[in-house]
Amino acid sequence: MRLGITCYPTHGGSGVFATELGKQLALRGHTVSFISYSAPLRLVDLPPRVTFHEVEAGEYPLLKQYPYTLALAAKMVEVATANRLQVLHVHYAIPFSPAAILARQMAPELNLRVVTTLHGTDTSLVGAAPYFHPVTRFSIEQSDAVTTVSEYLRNETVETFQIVRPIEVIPNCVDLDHYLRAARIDDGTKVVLHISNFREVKRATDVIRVFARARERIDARLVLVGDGPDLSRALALARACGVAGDVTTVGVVDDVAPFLQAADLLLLPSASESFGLVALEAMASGVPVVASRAGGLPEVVTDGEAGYLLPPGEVEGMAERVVQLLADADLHARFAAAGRRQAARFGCDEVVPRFEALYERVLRQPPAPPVMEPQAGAPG
Ligand code: GMT
Repeated sequence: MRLGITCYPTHGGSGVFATELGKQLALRGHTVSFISYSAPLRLVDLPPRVTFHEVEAGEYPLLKQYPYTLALAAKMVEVATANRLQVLHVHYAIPFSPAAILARQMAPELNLRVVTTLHGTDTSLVGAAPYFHPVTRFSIEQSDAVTTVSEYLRNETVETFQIVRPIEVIPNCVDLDHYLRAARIDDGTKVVLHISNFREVKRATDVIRVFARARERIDARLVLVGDGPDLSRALALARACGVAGDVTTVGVVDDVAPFLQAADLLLLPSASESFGLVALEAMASGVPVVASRAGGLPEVVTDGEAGYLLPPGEVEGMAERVVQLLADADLHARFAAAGRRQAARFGCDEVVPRFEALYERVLRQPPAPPVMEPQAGAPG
């Protein structure tokens, strides 16, 4: 098949997964054209059958905001024509899905199909805002197929947007080999890792509170990977709690695997996660997870087996679990092994064929009807 993929090319989980999916599809013989304003970060080299097409973000004095959505739609048509694309698969509803629907309408002769994968923040935070709600709903209704990354997100989407059309749940996947790790050298100091974009939903200050409580009982360091609006607040709290000396910040990184290789535990106390790709990456690396029992996380991390899930905000309980896992080597080893085993459910070989089947199905469906030609005599 000949596929176009559009995603946010930055560090978010949606872009990470979309890039992995594209690479895996190319390995399976499909041609994949990434269309975005810059090359996705994890698309370091272009593997065979993968191309990248940059959407020019221009400027014009008259326009306060450059109409990126329109530039993207135009680029989608250009690439679809040149590369004879059959499917445009967009990751994130706003603004990619409306752009793809517009591209499909602009070039009816291409018979393009639009597949929209919802990742969570696009519908729960951005798309659900009153001014975006109608266009998000329109995009979900008008796509040829829609997927969500978890059951939780499907239910939330149906409820928020009153959706009646089918939505298929296809989870994110990981390249299991990439996260395989050599035995970690344990020098006695345990490493607790948190990886996020430090937005409010991640509850970064809870990361510090949990770590500070656990630090009273065990020798540990906290490594913070990523950056965002709440990082400085979290660091200020670390100073106030007297643990700043045990906290290392490494900023934004392109590949989290080396940090997971050096970690003993991942802490993810988010208010919600539609999926929690980083928890899956941790499990694939054999790193137990202490996280919130929220959103789609229970679909990824089996509580009491690969990690512990507690209600968001339950700092004491999370700290207790952190200490338990770091102080008991046997328990830690059992959770690490269970994590690896359970991550295999989300291996690319399990998930990618489900997308292939979905593309084949939408290609068998009749194409969306073209936009109506104005009727003769209608007011012009
Ligand atoms: O919030 C983020 O971490 C970024 C965001 C994104 O769109 O990249 O993440 C969302 O999509 C990821 C990939 O499907 C999921 O793993 C994250 O759970 C989800 N974030 C939230 O639901 C808060």
